[in-house]
Amino acid sequence: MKEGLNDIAAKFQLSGVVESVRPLGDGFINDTFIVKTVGDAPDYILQRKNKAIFPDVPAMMDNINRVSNHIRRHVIAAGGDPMREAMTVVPTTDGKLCYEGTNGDFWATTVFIPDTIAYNKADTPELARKGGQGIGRFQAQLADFREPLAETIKGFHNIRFRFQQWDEALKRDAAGRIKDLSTEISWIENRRKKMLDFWQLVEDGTIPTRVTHNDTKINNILFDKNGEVLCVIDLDTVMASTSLNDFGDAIRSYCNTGDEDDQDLSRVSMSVPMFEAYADGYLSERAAQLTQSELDWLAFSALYITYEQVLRFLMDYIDGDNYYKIKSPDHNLIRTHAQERMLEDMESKYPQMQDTIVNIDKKYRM
Ligand code: GN1
Ligand code: MG
Repeated sequence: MKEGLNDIAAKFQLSGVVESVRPLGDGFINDTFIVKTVGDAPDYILQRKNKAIFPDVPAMMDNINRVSNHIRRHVIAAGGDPMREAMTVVPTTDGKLCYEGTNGDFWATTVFIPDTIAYNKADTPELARKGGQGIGRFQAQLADFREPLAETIKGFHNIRFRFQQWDEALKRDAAGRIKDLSTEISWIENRRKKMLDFWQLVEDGTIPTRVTHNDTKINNILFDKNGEVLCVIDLDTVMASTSLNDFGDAIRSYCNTGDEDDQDLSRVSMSVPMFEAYADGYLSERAAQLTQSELDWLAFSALYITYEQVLRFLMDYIDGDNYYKIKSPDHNLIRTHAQERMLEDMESKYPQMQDTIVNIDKKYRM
C-alpha cells in the first residue's frame, strides 16, 4: 500500500496524537506540511526534502542538527527561549535525523514555532532593519562553530562553478530555447569577468570563509508578533561560504520594490532606504567582527548574488525547468528579466550603496 503522510509522520518521535497533516507554504524546492497534534502537544513541520537538489539528505540533516544545537546553546546563554529562537530537529523512532520513505523520498521533521509571522516582502525599512539584525545575529551565533559542515549543494554560490554548469547548459541546449535568448546570454557574458574577479578574492582568502546561511531571502526568517526576529529557518544550505553572500541575497530580496518574478519591470528597482535600513541592522550586529575586505565588498555582494540568481533562473529555463518549481512555462524567463532589472538598478546605485556602508560602519566603530 502507498505510504501516506500520516504513516510518514508516525515514523518520527512526536509527542502527542496527530490530528492532521496539511500542505504549508509554497517553497521553490522542498514540499512542506504542518502536522497538527491534539491538545497541548507541539505541532511539527514535516518536509519532503528534494533529493534531486540535495544529493545527501542525511548529511544535510546532520549539518542542520549540529548548527541548530549550537544556536540553541547561544540562545540559552543569552537568556532567550530555545524552543522559539532555535530550530529543533525531531529524530525518527529509530534515532535517525531523517526518514527514507518506501519510494526513496527523504523526510525530515522540526518542531513548529507558533505565533510567528513570515513575510514574502519587506514593506518597511523598520522590517528590513530587523531582518538585517536577525541575519547578523545568526552569523554571530555561528562565528564560534568550528566543526566541518557537509557541502549540501556543490558550488552553491561559487560563480566559477556556476559558469561551468552554464557553459555545459549552453552546449546541451536541452530545451531548444537558446535561439531566442541571445540578448539574455550576452547580458550574462558581459559581466562574467567582473564576477569572477570578485570570486577570486574568496578563493585566495582575501575575503574569509565563514559559516553562513546562503539563502537569506525574507521568508526564511520568522518574526514574532511584535516584529522582532525570532529565528532564522530553512537551514538546508548552511555551509562554509562568505558572509557577504548572506548580505547580498537579503538585499536582492528585501530591497526589491517589485516582486522577484514581476512581469511589470517598471515596478522593479532597488530601494535605497531599504538598503540603508538592512545594512544598518546587519552592521549593528557585525561591524566589529567583519574584516576590512568584507566591508569593502559588502555592497558589491548584492550585485554578485543578484547576478548569480539571473544566471540560475536563466540556466534552469535553458535546461527545461528542472530545478525551480514553476507556475507557467515562461516563469523562469520572467524571473530572469525581473532579476536583470534589479541588478541594472543596483549597478546605477552602486556608488551610493558603497557610501552608505562606509558611513554606517563608521557609526558602529565610534
Ligand atoms: C530557493 O528554497 P527557497 O525558496 O528558500 C533557492 C535559493 C534562491 C531562491 C530564489 C536551495 O530558495 O537559492 O535564491 O529559491 N534555494 C535553493 O527565490 O536553491
Ligand atoms: Mg524558504
